[in-house]
Amino acid sequence: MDFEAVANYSRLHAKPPGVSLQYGTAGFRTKAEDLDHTMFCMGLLAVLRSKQTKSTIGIMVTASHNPEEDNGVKLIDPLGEMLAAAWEAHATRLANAEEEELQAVLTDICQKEGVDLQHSAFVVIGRDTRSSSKKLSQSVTDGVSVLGGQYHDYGLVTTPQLHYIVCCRNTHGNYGTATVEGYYQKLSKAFVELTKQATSHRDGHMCLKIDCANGIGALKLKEMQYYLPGSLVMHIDNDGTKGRLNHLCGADFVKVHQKPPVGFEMKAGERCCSFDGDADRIVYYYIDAAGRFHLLDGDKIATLISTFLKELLVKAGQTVTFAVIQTAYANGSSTRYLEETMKVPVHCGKTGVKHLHHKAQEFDIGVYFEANGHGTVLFSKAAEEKIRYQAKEEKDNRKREAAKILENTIDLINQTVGDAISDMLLIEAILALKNLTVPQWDAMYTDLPNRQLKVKVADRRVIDTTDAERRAVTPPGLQEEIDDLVKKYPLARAFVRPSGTEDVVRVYAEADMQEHADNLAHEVSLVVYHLAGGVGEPPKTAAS
Ligand code: 16G
Ligand code: MG
Repeated sequence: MDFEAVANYSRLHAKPPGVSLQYGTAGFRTKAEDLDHTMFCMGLLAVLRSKQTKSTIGIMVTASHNPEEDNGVKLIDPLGEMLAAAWEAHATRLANAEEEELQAVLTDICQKEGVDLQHSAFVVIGRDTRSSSKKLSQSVTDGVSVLGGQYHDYGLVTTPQLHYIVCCRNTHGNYGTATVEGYYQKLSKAFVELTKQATSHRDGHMCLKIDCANGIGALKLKEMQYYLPGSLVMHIDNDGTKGRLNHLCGADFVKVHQKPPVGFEMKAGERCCSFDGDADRIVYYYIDAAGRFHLLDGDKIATLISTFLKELLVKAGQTVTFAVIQTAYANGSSTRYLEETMKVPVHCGKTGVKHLHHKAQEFDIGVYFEANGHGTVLFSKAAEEKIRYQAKEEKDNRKREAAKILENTIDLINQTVGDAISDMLLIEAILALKNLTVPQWDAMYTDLPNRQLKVKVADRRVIDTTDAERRAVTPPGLQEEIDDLVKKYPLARAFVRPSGTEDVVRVYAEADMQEHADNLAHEVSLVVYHLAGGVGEPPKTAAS
């Protein structure tokens, strides 16, 4: 390692005084103006990780659904997964090291992780559409170069596209071609094959209005349009030509506020969806004839996909282990429906893709979705091989057809991470194949009314949770108070957890009626405010 060069370059990307950051659930995230040094450090770290794993590592510059002035960065591990937990700690240490400590920290990471410095390193880089992203990605490449790593800058891509590319590169093309075009080709081919048997799209069912949060999703969908059949009519809105990124639009806004993007024109019954700023989340919605808004979130999506897969597995006569992984945010109705009606095992994991991804890997087929619309399906190698074999060799026509649909489903799903484009195409294909309208899909079960709030506290780490974040262990007395409040309302549930991406405590409540959910959320917020060191004004009611 040429420490002198590292020191010289590091001075060009000086650490802002007093800024201390943590590699959280979604990497580093803060105001873009404070991130130059962190980006440089992540370039360094990616080189070490690449040398250690002898694989290509990805770096994505994005702050997802955060406002335009924020930015962020996360590393992508060899198979397209989130960075390994031990390396998250290295990332935090490296980014917070003072200039004179840099050498010692780098050396220590190499020793602890057995990094072979002689090995070559390759890093792929992508970025979202934020105005700060280009410059920040150049700071990343400075970090990569100074440690002698090679890189390829893929420029503007969605987060899931970069995950896909990393996986393709490290599986020598087995997963697909490691380019954005390769991604379009793989997904569109699977989509065309899947929807061949569908009859419903002829009568206009495949017409979809898409809110792209004024982000990268719009650019990429426009590129992809040329690869998709004309039967899928996409109206791409919030495409970045007028509005601001994630401002009053996008999947997070729609999910949290339970209303359409501001200024979004919708006809009754029209099928609509929203992506988030880096296109790794999606939610669907529509308004009914009475003008009422209906949201189909990650739970509804997981249910639709699980039903579809389960029916096909039964038809094909495949016996594989199958489970759905949710988080504490999953609506109680969805869990009940999956377990009681669909007879599907459901597991609850901690918030954050890495937790859900790992749990899903324990099954032949693991469907994981967060209520916020981030999710995908994982197929074990064995299950995938069985399905592909059956799609080719099965003598029974009915079974073979089912296996073929499963095979195309595997190819349409981005198994590396939740992907708004891939999920959207899968949902469109399922609706077409099952000849379902969105209101029919929505009617599978009725969501319990719910409310999410956030509370500002002096230090959110005073809240520690257990049982997949469903119960608070500290501060003392908090859980008991929540339990007492929950008892006041029918079908109620509530929990609190420190956010991994914002300096707040999140509160979730659901109950039989919206008013009850709102009251419960507010009451729990007040308890948090009083017991966990709330700052500023006490929380107001949801309605105010
Ligand atoms: C990040 C996570 C997302 C999670 C969210 C929770 C990834 C790629 N993204 O966006 O899965 O739902 O954080 O945010 O892991 P919170 O901790 O602020 O509630
Ligand atoms: Mg995102």
